[in-house]
Amino acid sequence: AFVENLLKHPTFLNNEYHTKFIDETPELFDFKARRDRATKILTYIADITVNGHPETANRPRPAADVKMPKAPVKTASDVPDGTRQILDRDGAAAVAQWMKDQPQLLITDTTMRDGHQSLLATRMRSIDMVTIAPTYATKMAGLFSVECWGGATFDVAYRFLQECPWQRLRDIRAKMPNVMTQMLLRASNGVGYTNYPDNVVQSFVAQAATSGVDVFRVFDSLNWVENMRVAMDAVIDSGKVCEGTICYTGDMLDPDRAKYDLKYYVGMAKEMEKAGAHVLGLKDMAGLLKAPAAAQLFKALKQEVGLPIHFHTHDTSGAAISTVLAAAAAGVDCVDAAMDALSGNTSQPTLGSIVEALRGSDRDTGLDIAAIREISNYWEQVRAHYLAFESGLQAPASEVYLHEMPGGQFTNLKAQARSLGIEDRWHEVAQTYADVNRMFGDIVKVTPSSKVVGDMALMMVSQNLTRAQVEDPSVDVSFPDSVIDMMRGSLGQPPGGWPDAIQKKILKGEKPSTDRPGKHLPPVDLEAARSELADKLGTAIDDEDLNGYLMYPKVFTDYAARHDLYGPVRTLPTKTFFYGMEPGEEISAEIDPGKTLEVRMQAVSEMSEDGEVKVFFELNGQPRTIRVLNRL
Ligand code: BTN
Ligand code: 3PY
Ligand code: ZN
Repeated sequence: AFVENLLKHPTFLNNEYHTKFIDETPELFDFKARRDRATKILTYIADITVNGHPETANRPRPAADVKMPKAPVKTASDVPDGTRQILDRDGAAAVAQWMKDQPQLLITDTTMRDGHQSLLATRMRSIDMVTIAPTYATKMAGLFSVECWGGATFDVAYRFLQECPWQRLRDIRAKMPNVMTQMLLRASNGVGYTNYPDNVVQSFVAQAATSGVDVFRVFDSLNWVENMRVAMDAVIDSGKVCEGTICYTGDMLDPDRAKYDLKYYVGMAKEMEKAGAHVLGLKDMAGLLKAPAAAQLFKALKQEVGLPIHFHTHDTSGAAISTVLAAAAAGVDCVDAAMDALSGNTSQPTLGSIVEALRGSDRDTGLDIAAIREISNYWEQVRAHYLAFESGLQAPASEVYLHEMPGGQFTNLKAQARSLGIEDRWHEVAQTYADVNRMFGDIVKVTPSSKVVGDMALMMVSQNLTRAQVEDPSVDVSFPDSVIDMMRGSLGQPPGGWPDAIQKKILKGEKPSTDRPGKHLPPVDLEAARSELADKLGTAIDDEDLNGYLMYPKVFTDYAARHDLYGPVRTLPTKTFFYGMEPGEEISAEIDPGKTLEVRMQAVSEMSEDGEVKVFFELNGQPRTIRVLNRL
């Protein structure tokens, strides 16, 4: 009944159906759809076949003959012990000690998180990760960790991929039981864009640990240690590995950027150690750390702090591998890299190339290059399915040292510029982004502070405003909400505070706060939130759902409403999910372990008077017809 209601609702018929619609139209829930999951999935396939997927409309389409990606190993049979066993057996401190004891350079594979976040707008679906997880378990047991969760992947899973991020985590964990999983956590910003109440952050961390995260990389978007403690303490309490992380910005060797000099980084590293971090993370989210600076920085950090060090960078400039090699020579313990087919440019440096570069040296990674090639070949097949989300970035560029945009933001901001009709003024956007950074006092730019700088830069370029005009008290400027909010102190404090004059102009007399935002956010009544949501959705809410809802209330309820309509669409092949099926095509979808739907699409009818189309299927050999509205 839910579907029928939805299909007949005037808003839907007017082709205005979007995620908000379901949420804002509670009468749809008056009739609970309790159709079987197979019918739901067929409804989804029929709808996409007829109407297309909104996310791939007007985007380049994968080649017609693109093949289902095949993993070299289907089920993990011979699974050697890995870092996960060290953590489970001996605990987080033992993992840290083990890292320091190893002569080889340890590697984290970021393909399943930052790799596709930075190259494919975070759109990689779970099935493409879970399929290769057994191969990682059998052939890549020597990795330090696999980064596969957090950052932008959490809300993109619900929002655009119609899948549960927690299930992704559990599924990867189950198929790769020997290598530690790793996530990126924006400290008090959780996996969102603003500070959350302390108990929401604590609950989220506890749930992530329970659902399968082993290593938490915790950073603050202004490098404000005060704002990292709640998240770090929660990780430590969970028994998992706390990677207290410094964001690298500026240029350590440039006297004009003296705010972020060696002393600054060493000082913050000591604070991370004091705060109880097991591992020190150095997160170079834009890829700004150059080899000579890396040599000095990691040498000093190794001398001044007792923690093992984990280095993360991006290859936007094309020079990342030189920095990684310098870091390795200076004694860094672990580095991030992406599998070759999803590496380079705004992504991480190339895993196979790092392994080869160090072969035979005292930092030889010991990883199997043949296995890496096989796995990369798999990722190459996967990537071909996501052509719609490619950025079109042609080459690495030294311009990153000017704008300092994080790899995960770059392509996103470019898309935003495109939608504002100013993509042809991209290099102005880049220069303005740099101007805004200086105007805001030279800050760390990483989610969410990077988004604020980006919002401001786009506003200035589209309104033809210069920095001088924005700073001029006599020029009236209407600032983006995110900028006002940041100047109020809602994201916390940057080193040295916000510049007085521009803060005053932005806040128009409002008094900013310098307290930790979480201090003033009242705790959420978790059980009240759970029953409110359960009432709204008419279904029981488990802990994972509750934590998803607390992070993203609207995104979650939209997801839940669509899930009710379309069922477990995460089990569909990626091509089917984004493009539907062709007449004569056959696919299978394993909706439960051992329960597989065999779907054959037979034909699509002509459109009837009232705009309906019939899609004819065979489901496990039985004929099924699904009617959908042609909304195009
Ligand atoms: C989104 O809402 O952004 C993507 C999730 C899928 C939305 C479904 S896909 C089938 C149907 N057609 C649409 O245009 N939206 C829904
Ligand atoms: C994120 O927070 O998603 C990032 O990748 C920051 O670099
Ligand atoms: Zn990154």
